[in-house]
Amino acid sequence: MESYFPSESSADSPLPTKYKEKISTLPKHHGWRVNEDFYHYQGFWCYSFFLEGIMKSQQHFQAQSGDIILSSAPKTGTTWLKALTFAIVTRHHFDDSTNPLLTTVPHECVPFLEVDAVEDAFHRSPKLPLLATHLPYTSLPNSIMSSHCKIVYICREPKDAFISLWHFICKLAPQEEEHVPLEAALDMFCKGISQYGPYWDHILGYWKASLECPERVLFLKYEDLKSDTLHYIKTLADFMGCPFSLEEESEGVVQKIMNLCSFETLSNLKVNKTGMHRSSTPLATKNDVYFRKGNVGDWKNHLTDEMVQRVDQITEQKFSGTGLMFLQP
Ligand code: PAP
Repeated sequence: MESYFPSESSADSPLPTKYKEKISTLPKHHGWRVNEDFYHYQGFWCYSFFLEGIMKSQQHFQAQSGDIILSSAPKTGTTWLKALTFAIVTRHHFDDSTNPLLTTVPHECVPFLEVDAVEDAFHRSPKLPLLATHLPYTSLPNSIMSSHCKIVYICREPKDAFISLWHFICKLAPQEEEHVPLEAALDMFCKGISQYGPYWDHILGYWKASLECPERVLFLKYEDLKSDTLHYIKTLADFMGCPFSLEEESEGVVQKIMNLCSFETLSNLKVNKTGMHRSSTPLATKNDVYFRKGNVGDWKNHLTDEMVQRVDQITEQKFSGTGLMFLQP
């Protein structure tokens, strides 16, 4: 049987200098880590490594009409969405003991557009239509827009997304590296300076697209997925064109997918406790950093009243009149 997995990207293959040259002309700002600057490109901020892949994907990526793009700003539920959609789409091919999610971090089950899909050796399995990206809606490669493939977007309450991102950045840094203080990171986040930020604009781009084209763009919130996971697993399956049959529902297939992809199950698997993602590349990351707490409302343990007010004010301002809101836990 052909593999479901993309060939692992080497992530350090030489990219044409034209991208490097273009990036060097972009406005920049210091990032959330020592010696890593953000560059401002098409209205969002991004590290240069990802920008090279983004530019290449915008020029060369060819979407197919059956593709399903999983889109998200960082730390908003990407790992969970990848696991759920992978489990749904491949459910007829694996049984409870052979599911690849038991032995592979979800990030390796679904290729990443701006890192994997730009590799010359990239090979899509025709059996797996999923592809993930953190790109804002308006920066998606033209072929994604023109092929009319489906897009699933997940977002998260801004304060929780920020706290998750801050922890992630701190964990990624080597021990000897000074961590960005929470106050400084929050200040940049509020000014829109975060990976793929401004965070609120990222959400609004997909929100508007989902209102204009609901059959093409499914808009999900991490908090909703948490509070009614079974319902949203069925919504995802319907949207992706592989609804559960009545027989599957009565056999508990939806429940099994929910259990397999839960934070508790995934975070306790050996592969996710001890494994490493992209181990032989500059993007090497321990799998356990993708699983921290998985809760709604953890911001309460980290932010002062003043910080909360500042973020909430921006959220209110940005989303005013759009119909979009996040219920406070
Ligand atoms: P990424 O952008 O690096 O891929 P992403 O998966 O979007 O990260 O976000 C990670 C968050 O999702 C973490 O949240 P926390 O920091 O607030 O804890 C992580 O714990 C949470 N997460 C990962 N897997 C799951 C899951 N199966 N269910 C619920 N939350 C999860």
